[in-house]
Amino acid sequence: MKSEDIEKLKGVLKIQSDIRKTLGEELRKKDFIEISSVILSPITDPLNHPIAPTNINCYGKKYSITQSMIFHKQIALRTLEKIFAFSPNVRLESLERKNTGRHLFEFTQLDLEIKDAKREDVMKLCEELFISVIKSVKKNFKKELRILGRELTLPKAPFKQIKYKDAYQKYGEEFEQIISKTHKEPVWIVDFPLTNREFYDGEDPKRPGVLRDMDLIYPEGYGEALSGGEREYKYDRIKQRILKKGQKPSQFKEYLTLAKDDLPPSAGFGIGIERLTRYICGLKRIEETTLFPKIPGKRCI
Ligand code: ASN
Repeated sequence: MKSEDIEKLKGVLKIQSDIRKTLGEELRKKDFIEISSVILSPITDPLNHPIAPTNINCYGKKYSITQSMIFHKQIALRTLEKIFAFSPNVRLESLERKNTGRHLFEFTQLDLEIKDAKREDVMKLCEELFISVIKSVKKNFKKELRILGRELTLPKAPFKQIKYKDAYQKYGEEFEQIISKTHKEPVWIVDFPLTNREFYDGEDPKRPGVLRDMDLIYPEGYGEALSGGEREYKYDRIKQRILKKGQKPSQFKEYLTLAKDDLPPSAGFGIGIERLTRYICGLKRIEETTLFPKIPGKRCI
């Protein structure tokens, strides 16, 4: 490796470490409790796009490697009010995604959830976190940002919001990339249609078929930053939504049992740390954000 490249990577890794530090500190200041990540479980996020399963046999029982901690976050709120985890996720994305510069098959997301919260609460929290992270990096890593050639601007909250319906009408299917490329500050997409998302995203009781969810889109062409929203939490509704998706309730047996007992209403989101690092450092490819990138289809250590 050229010394110049080592210097750059070192800067990126120092910035990533600072991003994690700021996120953790800010959340603790707001009374969040950090919980341990779950790596293996019989239940995991089914996701809304085709993905190869990551099943492993544990003592004759089928476990999956975590694709997201969504269900564990909801379950954790039976005990705690505000939680977060730096959660490693494994998603065996399709081979076509190996060159997007945005996909790793192992990555970390800061996953958080708040009991009794609304979508607006977690959007505001996200904006505050985002601004704190950028302020800290701009203050403490001037030299590293210069070496990376990155001019980072501090966005103003609240970020712009566009409804899914309007985004789709105006920009068509590629709305995410177009919005990302044509904006200089992050943009929220809200109100996705029920059919476009996972069964756990909460449906708006006043607008059937519309979800109380959101995505954050990075500016400058960096694409999607996070997904989140309010959740379905009532047993009957969760079961209905699983069936509507054509999935099997038996696959989520343990989750449904707990939902029947008690799952609190909540809202939350998960933000990919590598994608956040890529945006902050202005990097071309996500592989440049980590020492051990997992690129779909490649044998990676
Ligand atoms: N972590 C996300 C959420 O909280 C879900 C995901 O990663 N698919 O909604």
